[in-house]
Amino acid sequence: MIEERDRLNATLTEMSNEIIRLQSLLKKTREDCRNRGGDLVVINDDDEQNFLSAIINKETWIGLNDIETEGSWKWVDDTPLTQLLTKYWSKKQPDNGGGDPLWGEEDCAQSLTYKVWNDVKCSDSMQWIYEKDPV
Ligand SMILES: [Ca+2]
Ligand SMILES: [Ca+2]
Repeated sequence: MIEERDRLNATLTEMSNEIIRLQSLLKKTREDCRNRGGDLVVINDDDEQNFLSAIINKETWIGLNDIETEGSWKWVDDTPLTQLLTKYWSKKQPDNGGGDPLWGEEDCAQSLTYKVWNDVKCSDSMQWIYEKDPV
């Protein structure tokens, strides 16, 4: 029982470290965006997704993640993903890596070229898109 407890504790520590690592990675990207006066893109409605799809030509980070609570997707401005927009998930996504250790936990969202999203590892590298309010 003690062994089991120690094992679970170790797993918990490992997971906490992973969360801290991912959060700092996300923070870094966001700081980069903020330094340019914006933040990772928050998609509020169909129009915005349409606009985005029209300008991207490869996999792109969007400001959506489930780092804090697995399966509970939130935008970088802390608003939850609305039901209306969940249709943008690609078929069978988000799958959190499908339980395959090769893919690890997938807690960040990317938009693929044609209006579909996929969850991927936050540590993957790809272009990202940020938005800023018009001045
Ligand atoms: Ca996830
Ligand atoms: Ca996925």
